[in-house]
Formats: sequence, structure tokens, C-alpha cells
Amino acid sequence: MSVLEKITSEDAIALEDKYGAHNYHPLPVVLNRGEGVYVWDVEGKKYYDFLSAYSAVNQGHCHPKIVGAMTEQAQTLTLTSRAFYNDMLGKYEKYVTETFGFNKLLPMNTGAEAVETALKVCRKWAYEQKGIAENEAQIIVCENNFHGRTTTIISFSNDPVARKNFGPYTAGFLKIEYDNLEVLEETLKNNSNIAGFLVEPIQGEAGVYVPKEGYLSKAKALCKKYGVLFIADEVQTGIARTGKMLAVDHENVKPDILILGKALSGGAYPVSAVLADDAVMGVIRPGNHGSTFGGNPVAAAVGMAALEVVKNENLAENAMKLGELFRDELNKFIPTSNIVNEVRGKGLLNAILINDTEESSTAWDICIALRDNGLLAKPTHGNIIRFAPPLVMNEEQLRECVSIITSTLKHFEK
Ligand code: IF1
Repeated sequence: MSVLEKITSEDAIALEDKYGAHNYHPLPVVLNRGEGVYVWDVEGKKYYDFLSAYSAVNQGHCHPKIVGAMTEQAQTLTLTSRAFYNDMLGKYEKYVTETFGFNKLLPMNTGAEAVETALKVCRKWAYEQKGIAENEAQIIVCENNFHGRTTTIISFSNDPVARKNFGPYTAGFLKIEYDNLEVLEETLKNNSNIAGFLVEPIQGEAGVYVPKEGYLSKAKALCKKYGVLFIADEVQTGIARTGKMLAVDHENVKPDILILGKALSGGAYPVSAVLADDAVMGVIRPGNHGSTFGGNPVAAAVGMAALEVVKNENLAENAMKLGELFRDELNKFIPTSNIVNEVRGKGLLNAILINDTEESSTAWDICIALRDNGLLAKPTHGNIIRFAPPLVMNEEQLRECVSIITSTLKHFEK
């Protein structure tokens, strides 16, 4: 079959089913084009994208500036490996560290790799700077976390589907309740071997769980008090998604280690990064860590363009404004409805809670109906639907989307 040959949705799904590993359960829709807040399926039907590839496409699909930077660089030099220097990486590192206020950046490709990198940096710092005895370092993580799919990361997941039968697991992690400062302080106080605290500023996979105001700033203060590194996983919440460049900016927190991914490339290319100051990143020396593709010139060009778009188009401000509008409108609808219990989120990272059990198919059925009505979203945890459109949306489009969502929900009233 030629790659240029047209294919129906049915055929595309059948091919994946037959030849692909079954590691996902996608919504049945086959997309072949995207532009801004819209995607189109192979039959030509247009949809609002309310997932944005899990917040990777914050700048909108196929943003011309990002695609332009990518294609121009791809025609010039794509990959040298880090065995040699390239003329783009340093410029990119300067741009990103200045944007976020850190001394140093370590470039990787996927979010999970960046999380792994942060864990390695944290452990090495603990042995060489904090003076923890070899192999004794512990990193605190939160219950219901999502940080990626590697064997170490799933070792501290408590999702049985992500974890079961992938052992033996990596040791050295202590799991505590999210959004609970007492437990955090208790854990820090009772263990002298704690190297760091790894946390999502908003828990995405847990169903867009926003912690109490002050949680992040107080957690950071506790980390400082006990001399452990505060590691923020902003892979999903970063790059303007929650209405600020970083979600920790809502509480004026500067993490000791910052993890970025997804929208760092606007979804055009896998680009992730770990940022820290010299006192921490200085522990990494030649040979300690790396990746063939990390810091390649295309990633560097794409990363700079993607951040420029966020700044030039004021996407953080737009996410803040439209997020408030979205929650206000849904909060007007909820008292009239018995199918939705709650809307929650920050900026344009939001979710609604469907009034049914986690085992029910209601949220899935609603997403199928939303698809039929021209809007794509995906359930999480069975009864929660995440809503995260590209941040380039305008108010008129958002109002149209609210109307699609509420009119669809009305058909599911009990
Ligand atoms: C999948 C969720 C989102 C992340 C945080 C690291 C990573 C992720 C905070 C790893 C990735 C994804 C990946 C995705 C589903 C997804 C997700 F539903 F699981 F929670 F976004 F909401 N840290 N999140 O959210 O980044 O290695 O994937 O680049 O299909 O596994 P990655």
C-alpha cells in the first residue's frame, strides 16, 4: 500500500489493530490534518481538539513559525550527536535558561527521559553535595502520580495497570499523600536520607487534581528547611497551560530542578529538558548521562520557536482568561444538570466529573457523542473528562465549544 493512498477511518483502525501493539485504547477517530485549534479526520470532518496531545500542542497544530523553524533546520543539519558541538544547542540553552531563570539546561527528548534525568541528578547531588551514604538516597513522590512509563518511573506509580508484572522495581522512593503538608514534613523529619521531593504542580492523570493554595510554596519551604531538592514535573502543566508560563509561578516558587517536555516543542518534535542551577547541575560530568538525539539542532530550533510563540502570542494570559470563562460557564450549567458534578482546573487544564461510577461507560459514551458533535476529548479514570484545548483558541471559539459540551451533556441527563 502506498503511503499516499487515501485510507478510510475503518481501514486505518484495522491496520493498527492488526499490526500495532495494543498499548492504547484510542477514541475511534482517525486524524490526518491539524491547524490551530482544529483537527480533521480522514473523511474530512473538522473537530475542535480538546486534548492537545495531552498538552503538547499548546501553540496550536502546525504553528507556521514552529514548522518553519523545524523545516529550515531540517534542511540544514539534523543530528550530530553530542560527540561534536552544533551551532544551535548553545543558543537554545541560553534562551531557555534565561526564560526560566536557571543557570543550566540538560536536553533530552521525552518527558519520561527528563524525569529520569532529574532523578539521576538528584541522587548524585545527594551523594556528592548533601553527603548521603552511597545507595541510601530516598526520593519522596506522591500517591496517584504520573511521571512517565520507564521501569524506574512505574516503580513508584500506584496505577496497577501501568505497574503490574513489570517488576522487579527500582528502590529508593517513598510515596506520600499529595496535597498534604503534614505528611511531607513528618516524612522529611523522620528520614535523614531524603534527597528530593518530586511533584506535579497539578496532578494530570489523577484527574486534574489542583492542590490547595499555598501547597507548592509551603512544600518548597519545607524542602529548603530540610535540605532536599524540590523537583517540579511541569511536563504537562508547564509552557502556559495553566495560565502562567509555569504552574509553580502561581505561587512564585522556583524549583531546584525543573522538568519540561511536551509543549516545549509545541508538539512538533520530541523535546524535553531539565533545568537547575550550577550547585545542582554541576554534579553531572562527561559520561554521566546523555542521549543520541538530546540537544539536536532541530530540537533546539523548534524549542526556541515554540517558546517565542508562547511569549509573542501571550498564550499564558489567554489561557488564564479563557480558563476562567470555561469554568464560569460550566459552573452556570452544573446546577441545572444531574450528569456533571464538578468542573475543576487552572488556566486551560480542566476536567469535569461525570455523575457515574468509575466502572461505568458514561464518560466514554459522552466523548463519543462529543466527537460526533465536532469536539475531541478523552476520559480519564472512567468518570472524569479532561478538557485542554490549544492555547491559541479565541473567546468566540471557546464559547462555541462550551455550547457543544453543554448541549451534548444534556442528552445524558438521568
Ligand atoms: C501516555 C496522563 C497526560 C506527564 C508528566 C511526565 C510525563 C507525562 C506530568 C511523561 C506524560 C502523558 C503521557 C500519556 C498520557 C499522559 C497523560 F494521562 F497519563 F496523565 F498528559 F495527562 N510527566 N503524560 O503527564 O512524558 O514520556 O510521555 O513524553 O500516553 O502515556 P512522555
